[in-house]
Amino acid sequence: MTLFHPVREREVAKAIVGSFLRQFEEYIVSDVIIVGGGPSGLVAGRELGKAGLKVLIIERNNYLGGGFWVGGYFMNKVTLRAPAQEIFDELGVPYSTASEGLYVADAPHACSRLIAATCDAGVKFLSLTLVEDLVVREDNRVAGVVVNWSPIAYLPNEISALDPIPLETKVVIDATGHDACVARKLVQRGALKMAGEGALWIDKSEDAVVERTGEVYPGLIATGMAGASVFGLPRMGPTFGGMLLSGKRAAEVAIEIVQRSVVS
Ligand code: 48H
Repeated sequence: MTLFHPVREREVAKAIVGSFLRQFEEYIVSDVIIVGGGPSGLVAGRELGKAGLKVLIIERNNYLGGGFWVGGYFMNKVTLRAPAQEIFDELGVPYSTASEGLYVADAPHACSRLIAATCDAGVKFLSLTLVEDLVVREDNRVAGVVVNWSPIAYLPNEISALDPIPLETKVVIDATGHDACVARKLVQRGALKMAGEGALWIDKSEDAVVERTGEVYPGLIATGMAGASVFGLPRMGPTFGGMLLSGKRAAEVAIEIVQRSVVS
């Protein structure tokens, strides 16, 4: 008599492979693809999932959370300015008041609650997957992303001749942080201009990033630090309210685009 139910190794392998392949095939076409599983991408995903959309978050790392996982410096703390603590209240993240309108929380606690809430909203994830290009149609509209397995990017050319595959969607959200990797693809082709993020100025930065979150090219929304990089907005250092509220705004814009695409 053993504690655990007996299982053959092949059953474990089949459970993982079968489940992955069924989901992967289902998400070859989705409503919204979010590139980057940091704070802005996760919040956008959660909002879109709650609205009933089919959402895939693609993350090149083998963990989610981006800069939200560790927070400022190496200290595992994140700060937020009012009114963004409302999102912590919604997620049930414990936090304390550092000074009037400024709140501090444990980064792993905040991040894991956000990840769990995003999963609860029905969002699916592709980890260790690098978005390396976009699908753009003749009407100059972003219609998908091109992905490859992340480790391929780190292999020498002579053994990495592995073609990527395309995934189709109605809207792509660039939530790739400072590098704005997705928008940069359009910049490289001369289809978009990118100003590059500005110097640190907390008071100016967070309002600006939320305000400017939107469609930067037909079918492509930039959120979080990716938005700051596209528009040349000041950075805000280790304070994350702007990222969370920018993610919310990105979801609102994505819903408008999806609804427009249904009508047309
Ligand atoms: C798949 C990719 C790709 C790719 C990148 O950096 P993030 O945390 O991004 P945001 O914008 O949600 O949050 C920014 C915040 O963490 C931060 O850095 C702040 C507030 N800085 C202010 C300052 O002054 O410094 O997450 C981006 C995610 C990461 O997990 C990347 O691994 C992922 O995107 N990613 N995933 N394909 N091509 N590029």
